[in-house]
Amino acid sequence: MNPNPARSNAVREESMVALSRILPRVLPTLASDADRAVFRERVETHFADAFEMFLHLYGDHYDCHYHLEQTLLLVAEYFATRPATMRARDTERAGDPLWFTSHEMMGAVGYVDLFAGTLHGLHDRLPYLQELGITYLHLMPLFVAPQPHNDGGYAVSSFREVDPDLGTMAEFETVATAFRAHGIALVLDFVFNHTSDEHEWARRALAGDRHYQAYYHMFDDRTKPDEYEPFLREIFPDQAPGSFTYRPEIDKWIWTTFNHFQWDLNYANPDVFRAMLGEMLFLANRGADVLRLDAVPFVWKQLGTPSENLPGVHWIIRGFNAFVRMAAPALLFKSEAIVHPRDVKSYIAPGECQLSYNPILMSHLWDALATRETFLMRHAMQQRFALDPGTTWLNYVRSHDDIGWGFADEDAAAVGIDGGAHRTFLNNFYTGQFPGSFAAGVPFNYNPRTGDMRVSGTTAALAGLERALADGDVDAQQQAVQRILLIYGIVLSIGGIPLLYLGDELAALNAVAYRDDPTKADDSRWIHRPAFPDGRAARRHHVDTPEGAVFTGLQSLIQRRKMLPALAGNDARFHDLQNKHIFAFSRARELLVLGNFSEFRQTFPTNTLLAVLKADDVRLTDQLSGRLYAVGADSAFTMEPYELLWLKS
Ligand code: OTU
Repeated sequence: MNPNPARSNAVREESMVALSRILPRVLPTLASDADRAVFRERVETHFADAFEMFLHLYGDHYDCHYHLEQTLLLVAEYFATRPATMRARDTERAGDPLWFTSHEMMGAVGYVDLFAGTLHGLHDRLPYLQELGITYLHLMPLFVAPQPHNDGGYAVSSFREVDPDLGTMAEFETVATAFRAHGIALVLDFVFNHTSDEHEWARRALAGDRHYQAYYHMFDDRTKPDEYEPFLREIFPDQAPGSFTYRPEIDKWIWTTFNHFQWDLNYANPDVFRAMLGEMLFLANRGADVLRLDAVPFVWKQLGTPSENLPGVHWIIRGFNAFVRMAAPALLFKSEAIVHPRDVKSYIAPGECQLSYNPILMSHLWDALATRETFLMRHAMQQRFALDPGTTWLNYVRSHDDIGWGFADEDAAAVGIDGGAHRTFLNNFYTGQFPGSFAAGVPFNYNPRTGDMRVSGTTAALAGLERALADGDVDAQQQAVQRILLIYGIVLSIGGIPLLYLGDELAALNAVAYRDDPTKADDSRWIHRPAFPDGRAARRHHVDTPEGAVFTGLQSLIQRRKMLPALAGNDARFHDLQNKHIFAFSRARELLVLGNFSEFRQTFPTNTLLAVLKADDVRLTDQLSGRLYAVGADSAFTMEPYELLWLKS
């Protein structure tokens, strides 16, 4: 249930009346005629969207119009103080609004401390990122956070201050400017569902300030929490069971979806919407090109529902968008919704999140590696890959989080697979318990009540390298490398921005030492958050080492991608070539991507290929190896184990 894009005339007229009342109060706060003209034009374009959202969420509020005016005044302030460099960015992006769909885009994501120590160190790693061809860099939360427990930075104590161990906001700006000059867009997390319990708002709330208590969901006793709780999903049942936390200082229960120190913000309060819009615009003005909207599905609550993916969430993001366009139009949103595929897609729209993680593809890639079969992935992609123009996917194989098997049960059922049983198989497989498994992952948050579980582990460990190295099995090591390059090869060609989880390019192994750190031991996600592996990095050009093979393999995939305009956008078509081990799709009718997900040589009838290409016979060149294929009718096409082909006719 998305907000209805077809706005009623009544709302439109009402918004114009409201605007004619508010604008004369807002425009005089701007210093120059030029600024007033630009701002007026942007407000006139986006005000109806903003107004409609306000009406929907805060229309019953006795001073809805006051809040609307205050919000617009705030937006004008950030418009006026937006630095010249970022205004230049706005102009540049306006001239190339689909910049993020280019085939030259290549993303990477990492922690500042683990990847480079500090922001200063990050600056020094620019040549390394350039060696990989990175054009989009997502820095994991780098803000002040409680110590030692802060959920890997996802409990933010100030959205305006960088963790002093990493550097300062001024240093972030320096890095952002330098990276921008080298064609790298900067992405920051916007952890907007909650603040840490050490955020100033939380501190004031704890001191008894009712204004700030209303920033959160607080309850005097268990009555309401007990009404809500039966409908809610436990996100971290191991280390943070339940969704409410009691604080004796104020004798209240507080909504905490995640850990007890992460307090959910109350977006039903227009003060919260405005305050968080301010934090958002602050970061946009400091140099962020994209904000990753963390934990999107949870920001709107309603009794008697799971309080995930409610229509209110869409209104909030649409509202943020409308106001952001007025002050910092270059800023884009990236959705982090790791939920049912239908809900994942519900956030992706030009006026909502222009970018989104693609957890659907991610889980299917691992599924295909485990089963060696690709028909479930193909079916799911046929149903779910296409997006509206003006939006795109962030395709990835690993992130800092656990892997949940987020495929749709109905997709599995359509190809004869029982979703629940299949998840159990995948959990067993990737934690190495299934006979013959190559994977060395570990469980994350096993919930004995629901049987639910997720998986942690680095890409290399899940793809078989960890075990193969321990066994000294050279063939198995080579297969692991091939698996890594195969799934990254799909991610690099399927459509959208490929996202490299830093460390993967060096085939980083599981960081088991987290178990000895009492502040991390209860969260297995730390196993796949290794520090930059200096030794492996030194060997990155030694192709006879697994790390060298992965690094150079990825490097050449990235270089090839950037030479193929057919890989821009995200218009893939998926094909059945009558071999269940081979995943096949074409891009822009020009490029045919084939991946063999089995460790055995595979063949399929050339006639199916010719039918896809609508040709009687054809000569194809593999863009990766340069090899030439003459494909005639009535014969067989052969693919080597784990082979990836990017074929162009
Ligand atoms: C996100 O993940 C972050 O990526 C995590 O690192 C944080 O711990 C968390 O939010 C809290 O800030 O449940 O297991 O549908 O799946 O928001 C990870 C979205 C998570 C959730 C996602 C969350």
